[in-house]
Formats: sequence, structure tokens, C-alpha cells
Amino acid sequence: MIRFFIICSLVFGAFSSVGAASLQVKVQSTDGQVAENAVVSVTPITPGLVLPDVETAATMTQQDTLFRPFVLPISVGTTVTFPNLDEFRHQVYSFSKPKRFELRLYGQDTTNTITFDKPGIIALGCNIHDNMLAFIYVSEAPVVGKTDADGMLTFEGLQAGEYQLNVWHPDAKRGETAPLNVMLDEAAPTITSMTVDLRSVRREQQPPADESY
Ligand SMILES: [Cu+2]
Repeated sequence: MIRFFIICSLVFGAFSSVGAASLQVKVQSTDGQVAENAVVSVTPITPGLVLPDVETAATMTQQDTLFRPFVLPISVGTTVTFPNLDEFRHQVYSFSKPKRFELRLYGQDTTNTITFDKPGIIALGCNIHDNMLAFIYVSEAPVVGKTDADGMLTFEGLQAGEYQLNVWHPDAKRGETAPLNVMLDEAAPTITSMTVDLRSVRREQQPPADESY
């Protein structure tokens, strides 16, 4: 009878901890500025952690002669579609080592997909519109996200345990900064902050210089 109760409590304990912990990350620059578009990767350290399902599909839209979003975080193996919502054609390319490609001139009627099978940073451009610029961050981690305009990012549905956080930003001076280990507890949300050393001039997409495409 005693053994029965022990088994029950073990099972219930394991069950109730699944997806119970949440993690809030605030990213700022070394000079205290809010860091929007910082990509945070979450890698489990504690053995046996059950992770949320990895997203295997994502979208990088071309609209109003801009990429949307400016920064797209994905996990390795994700397939990205590149819909063109403009009434004129784009020719999107990447010279970045993890995935070199070119999507030949295409309009609204073409569905382009690329699967990113190696980790790394992909800079996107368009051969027709020089102002277009975006980044796809392909993470080895199964859980990845990016900060909002307030420099904040929340992960839900994580199991309690230890994780390593890595942060990347398109304007970081020296690649990735030092990782941070955090212990998530199901009793209360974990709130942590990370710092990135950013260039003073931020890269962003400017609207096209003229309207003659
Ligand atoms: Cu274009």
C-alpha cells in the first residue's frame, strides 16, 4: 500500500511539472538601452527534460519592398516560406555560409521554400531592391525566440530544470556573448536578464529610395 502511494506521487509529481515553468528574459545593451530583435536560444542542461515541440515551419514575407520580420529565429531543420505580397517581383538571395541560395525573380504566384539544415546566421538581400535586409538566425537549440520592442521575451511550457541561454543580436559587436545558465522552478516564473554589446548605429531596413521599381 505504501509502495502504491509512492508510485502515485511520483507519477503525479512528474505529470504536474510538465510545462509548468516559464522564463522571462530581458535583453539590453551594455549601455543600458533596450535590445529589440535579440535572439535567445534555450538549450536543456538537466538530462531527460521534455521540451515543447520544435517549430518546423516559419515565414519570411516580402511586403512594401521590405522583409518581414527583420529578424527570424528558427531551429535547425525548419522550412521557411518566402511569400511575395507585393505586385512586383523580388529576387531574394543569401551569401551566408550556412545556406547560400537565390530565389529567381518571382511574384505573388510563386511559393518558395528553403529548409535550413545548418546552424548559423543568414543575411538576406534582394537583387532588385538594395534597401531590403533581414536575418534568419538558425539555432541548434530546440527552443528559440526574439525580444520585442521592450527587449522582453517570454518562454512558456518549459519543464523545471536547468537550461543554458545564448543570445545573439544583428548589431552585436562580437558574435555571440557568453551563455547564461538558469534554473527554472515550477513554483514561480524565472526572470533573468542578458546583456549584448551593440554597435552605436543599428542596422535596420529603410523604405525604398524611390517608387519606380
Ligand atoms: Cu526585392
